[in-house]
Amino acid sequence: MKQSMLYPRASAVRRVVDLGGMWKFCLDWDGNGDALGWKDGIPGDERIPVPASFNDFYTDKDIREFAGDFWYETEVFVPGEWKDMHIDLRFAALTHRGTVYVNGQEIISHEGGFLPFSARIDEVVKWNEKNLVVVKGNNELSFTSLPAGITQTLKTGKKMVRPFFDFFNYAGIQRPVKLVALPKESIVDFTVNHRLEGTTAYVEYQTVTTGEHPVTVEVYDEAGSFVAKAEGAAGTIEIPQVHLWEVRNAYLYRFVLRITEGDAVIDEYEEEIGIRTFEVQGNRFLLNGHPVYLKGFGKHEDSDIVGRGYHPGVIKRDFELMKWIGANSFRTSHYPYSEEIYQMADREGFLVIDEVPAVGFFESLVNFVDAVSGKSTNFFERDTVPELKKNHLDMVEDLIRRDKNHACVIAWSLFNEPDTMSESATPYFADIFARAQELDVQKRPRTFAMELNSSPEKCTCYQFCDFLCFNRYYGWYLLGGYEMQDAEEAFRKEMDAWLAKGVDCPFVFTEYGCDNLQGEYKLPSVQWSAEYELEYLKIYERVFDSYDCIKGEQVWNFADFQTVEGIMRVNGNKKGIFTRQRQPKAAAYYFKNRWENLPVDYKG
Ligand code: GCB
Repeated sequence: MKQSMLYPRASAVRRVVDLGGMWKFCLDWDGNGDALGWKDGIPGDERIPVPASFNDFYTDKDIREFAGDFWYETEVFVPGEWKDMHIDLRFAALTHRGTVYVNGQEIISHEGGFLPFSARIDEVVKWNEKNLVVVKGNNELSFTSLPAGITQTLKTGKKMVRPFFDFFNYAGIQRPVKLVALPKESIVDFTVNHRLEGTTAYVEYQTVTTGEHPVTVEVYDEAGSFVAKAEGAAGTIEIPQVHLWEVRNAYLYRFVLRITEGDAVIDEYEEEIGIRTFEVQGNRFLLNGHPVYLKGFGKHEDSDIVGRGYHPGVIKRDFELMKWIGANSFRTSHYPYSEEIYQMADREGFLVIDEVPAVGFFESLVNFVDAVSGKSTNFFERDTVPELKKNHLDMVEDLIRRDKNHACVIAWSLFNEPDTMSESATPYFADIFARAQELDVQKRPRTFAMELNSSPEKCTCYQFCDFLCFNRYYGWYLLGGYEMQDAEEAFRKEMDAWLAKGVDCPFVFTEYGCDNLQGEYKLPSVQWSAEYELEYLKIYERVFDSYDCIKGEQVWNFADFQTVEGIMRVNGNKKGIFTRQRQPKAAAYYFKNRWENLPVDYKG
């Protein structure tokens, strides 16, 4: 049976202990931690916080840029009262891969840095005592990792990663680790799908448990009042006079699942769920049958000091800023985010395009430049593709199993800017798209974010999409500076060419934008100034407003973010509408004015 992806929550039966805090830490400079037996205890007494990226704590550049194995250690006390339960160490993420050892025994290895996994430790645990937990992580990039890149060795013997993507390769135990005690017979999976008839909702549900005892599901409203009940591992719950989950006007029911034997509760688990439908119809998005227009951002999990680490304060601030500016959506570019972000999006009524970490599938160290060059890298012809695809399919599966019940998740983005110019991409795409369709009972629309090389003339994969997502930089990476006056015409020409192909689905701009250094003003404008950015945004506004099929605008990026150093980046990517410290730049006021005045059913 597959590992449970349910969020760790305590209940009448389940126990959860957060293991966040200072853990021992060391870098394996020579790659011989295994040989030296570090699984039994790591050397030194260096400590860093968990969860966080390790990269930005230190003043030593070799540490920030470190590529290879890194090790963590802590002690975990496991209460004797839990002897009859299953004990899991649940890692919400370990970037990009790693192995967990408990009391010197290897428990589990996991590939992929943005989705959860659990190490079941019953067999090795010392009850009512401290247990030694050692984690070996690794942050190297390759042609089979998601995200993709390469790892090279410099003449000095030091290793470094060269990402095929434009964000810093932060690593470590970046999300919470929890000690979870579960009953031996437990609920491992729960799935809902919603159907609306008038004012009544029918919630079709399925549960997977590890035993044979009966399952019940109870539903409570936000006031805590009982609404409905169902019995059986699968069934339909009828909710009359349903209070629907709406964009920026959320409503969450509490679903309480129990496995029982007579009056005894064997397992209990609960989830807050918004009831809504979402579909593509022609070139429109329909939420609960009504048209909706997406306004918002491509984002990153990225902040000062903790890097890509889970930071509830930053999450809270980001949602406050998104509400202030009048946004209603975002894409989890370019990887699945922390589970708590989706929980907040559910609560605040944001629409989320949920992305797998399939980024860098275009062999380029300056992908943002090559993305507009017409260059093809025949990425899907390499002999590494079967292993890459296996990892990709695993991550699609884990993503959908983790996020499928979130009302906020309206679509799956299955790649960011892959190389689609060669026919060799199509069988790969066919399998990834088919798998997402098969796994999601809600059949959410599927897409991928296309770079300019994926043009109407050359793209071999757009036909797999239920709606098209464009990352476009007319006026920045091409036709920038004084030439920007030609950008609008080129942009419209491309839109017309897509329509001429007979494509009838919503178009969403999942990226557009230009770098702006905070505080840089210049008349007449120059690239990087606030004035230039405004002229650029006005072009996009005119184009967006004149094509009926364009049903969403998600500017790149919500905030300035860290990238590798280089001559094209000024200590990071500065396309943020907010600074990395989450203060508004000039363009924020432009968006606030536009988005607050666009009706939710714009062009509906
Ligand atoms: C893109 C990428 C994104 C980059 C962005 C840029 O097309 O998808 O990861 O950060 O362009 O700013 O160049």
